[in-house]
Amino acid sequence: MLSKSTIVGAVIAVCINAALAGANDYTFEPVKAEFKKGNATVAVRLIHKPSGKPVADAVIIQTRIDMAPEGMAQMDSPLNLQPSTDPGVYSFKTDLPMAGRWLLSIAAKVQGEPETVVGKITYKVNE
Ligand SMILES: [Cu+2]
Repeated sequence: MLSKSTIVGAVIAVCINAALAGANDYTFEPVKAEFKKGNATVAVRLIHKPSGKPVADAVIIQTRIDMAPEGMAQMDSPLNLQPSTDPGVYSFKTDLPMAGRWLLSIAAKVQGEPETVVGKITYKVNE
């Protein structure tokens, strides 16, 4: 039979695991990873990996999209967050004026997760 202290110990272990899981439990995935150059709406889905569920109501605190470094000194575009139509999907209007690889960097706060969740997604932009 399990003693009371064994059960308490098990409960504490579960809580510590939950606390350690942190920001790595979340991932940003592109809804679509390829665009034609010009105006684009880039959308990302935020997923809670252990459950596989999309995470709605995250607060996007930082975004940046720029051309992947090779050869490009500084080429970035503003991103404008759009109202959400699909829970867990975060969409941004932007302009990708040049063919090549563009890198989206994104940071978000998720309810109940003290760490900031960050992601990097590469997009292929075609002529
Ligand atoms: Cu460029």
